[in-house]
Amino acid sequence: MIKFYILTLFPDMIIQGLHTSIIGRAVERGYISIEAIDIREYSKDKHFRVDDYPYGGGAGMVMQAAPVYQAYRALKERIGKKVRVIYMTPQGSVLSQKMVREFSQEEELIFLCGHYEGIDERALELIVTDTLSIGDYVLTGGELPAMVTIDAISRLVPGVLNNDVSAEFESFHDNLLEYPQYTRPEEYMGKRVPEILLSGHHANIEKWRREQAIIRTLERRPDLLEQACLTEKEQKFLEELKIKKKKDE
Ligand code: 9D3
Repeated sequence: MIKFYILTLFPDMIIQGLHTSIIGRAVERGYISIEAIDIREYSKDKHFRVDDYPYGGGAGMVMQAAPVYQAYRALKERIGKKVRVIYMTPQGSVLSQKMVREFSQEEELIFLCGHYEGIDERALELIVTDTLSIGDYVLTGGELPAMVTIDAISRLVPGVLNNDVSAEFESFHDNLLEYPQYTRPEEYMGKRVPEILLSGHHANIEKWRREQAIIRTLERRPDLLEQACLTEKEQKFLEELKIKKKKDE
């Protein structure tokens, strides 16, 4: 059981996005819990304002420190122990599967989502333990990045995926992309399923799949191959692929 808390100005967005499909079922079954906390409820302003103009000038608005800090304090009081506070920001470390595995070991996690031009630095200094980005492209806020991160963590929680093979046994574990998949019919639009998959010869199928994974990774994500776990034979197979590739150029 891991508990996710999200401090946000758009709690509906989080609830809508994470209460469907596999993650929604995981919540219903009690493997995880997700609680979105509306920062606006902690505004002391009579119009519930939570943002203001930036000191020093510049475009846009900045989220004020007090509502963010008060929302955090109230939550911290309720949880009653030390919890990591992950601030979603384009300036954070870029999320990786390694970080996902590390976060999945926690019992609670608080995500802080910014909007507008960001949050008053003083609130961040007071509460944030980790800063996290999901990649180098510009979004409108931290909500989708928090949802992405929660999705990635949740699927590592035992019971969330109903297949018996552990989630970590698949792609990224050995730094290879996955092999191509086929299901019925045997022929579609004149394209046949590779004969080897119909052979019933499990050892050959396994070898073919590994080779396909290597071919695919070399074509699409050669950067991954530097860290890939390959047997000596597979290493040779890869070297021959590279030689063939050079000849084709
Ligand atoms: C327009 C404001 N930008 C100034 C040059 C900075 C900026 C602040 C806030 C740009 C985008 C955002 C909103 N994005 C996030 O809060 C965010 C994010 C992202 O945009 N990309 C990848 N990961 C993340 S995590 C949070």
